[in-house]
Amino acid sequence: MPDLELTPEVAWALATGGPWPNPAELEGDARFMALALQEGLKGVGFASPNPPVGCVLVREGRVIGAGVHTRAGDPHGEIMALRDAEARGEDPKGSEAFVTLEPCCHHGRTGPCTLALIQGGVARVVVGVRDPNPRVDGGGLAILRAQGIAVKEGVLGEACTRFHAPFFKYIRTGLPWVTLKLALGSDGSLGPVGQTTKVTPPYVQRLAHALRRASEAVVVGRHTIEVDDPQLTDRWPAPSAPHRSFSRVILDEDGQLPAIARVWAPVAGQPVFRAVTGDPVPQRGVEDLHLPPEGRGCSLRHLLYELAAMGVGRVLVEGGGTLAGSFLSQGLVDEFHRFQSDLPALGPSLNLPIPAAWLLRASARWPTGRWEVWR
Ligand code: AOF
Ligand code: ZN
Repeated sequence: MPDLELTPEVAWALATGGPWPNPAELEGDARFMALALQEGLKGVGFASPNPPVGCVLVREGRVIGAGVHTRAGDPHGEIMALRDAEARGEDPKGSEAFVTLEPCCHHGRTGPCTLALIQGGVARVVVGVRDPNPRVDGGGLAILRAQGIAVKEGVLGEACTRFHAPFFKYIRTGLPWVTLKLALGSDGSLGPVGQTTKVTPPYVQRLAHALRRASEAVVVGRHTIEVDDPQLTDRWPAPSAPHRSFSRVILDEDGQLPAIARVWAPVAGQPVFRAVTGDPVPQRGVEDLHLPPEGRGCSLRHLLYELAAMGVGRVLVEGGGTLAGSFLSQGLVDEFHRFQSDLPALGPSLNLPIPAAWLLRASARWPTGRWEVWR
């Protein structure tokens, strides 16, 4: 990938699994599917544990409606696009629908999208990827075809599969998607032990904040709090929504952190949790997640199941090095964002167990270092 200028859009694309296909560089079905993906991107960080499905309705090469799913229990992307068309005074009859994920055919918290598309008179449905939810899994496509609607699947299939990978993992395993982010020096270290090191230049912090916005929870170990005293809040400048909850989770198994740590300070919509294994003295205003002990800490797998039960579809792990190593060695990481500075951080080198099967998918170079995304 060539050098990228780190605009908010580029940061958001990298944080959501991109770069994504550019509609301006595409034609035909692929162009409209790229537009549907752009709609879907608006739902990341909001729709979990549901997929942020994007949809555009097209008539004679013109977009007449667009929509995205942004909250479990709210209407799906297809319904939002149909409503958008209506609001614009457009009739969906005879139009084409481009959807990043196969339309659902079940009664869940909402009604089936297949029915809405049929009733709206949509003539053709173009789908990025099948929905592996056992209640759908090809059933949506079959129902549409049985109604005489032309169906095409697999358009920008690789991109749509990548985009919905967090949902696919959740539906298959019940676990949230885990993204690890670390900023290292050129020597592969996080800096001297017990000392805070600023290897991340300000413009790369933007990427770190995009990653927080794309997640519903952030997890750090006790040492990170002791050394850096971060707030761990989501401060991404794009507007949020009242229903978004961003949980800050601190692994402080024995309750050793002091009450003055900045992370405990309450922030609206961003609850703090302390993962504990015993029964340490409570921390004011902080809820404890009681987890089974494992090794020298707690069971990270149990933590992930707890977070999934809270509706978290994407978890960001921000360190430190020991926690990152534990997540990696237990095979719990799905995506690794590594910023490697051009300057040494002058600490012990981390030997991270990076799975051999991971391919370098995206990388971007800035004057002071390189951002790499592995999956
Ligand atoms: C779609 N369009 O925008 C989404 C879909 O409980 P419900 O009714 O919200 O259904 C959730 C399931 O629907 C979810 O597990 C997934 O299989 C599918 N998500 N389908 O046609 C959408 N978000
Ligand atoms: Zn649906």
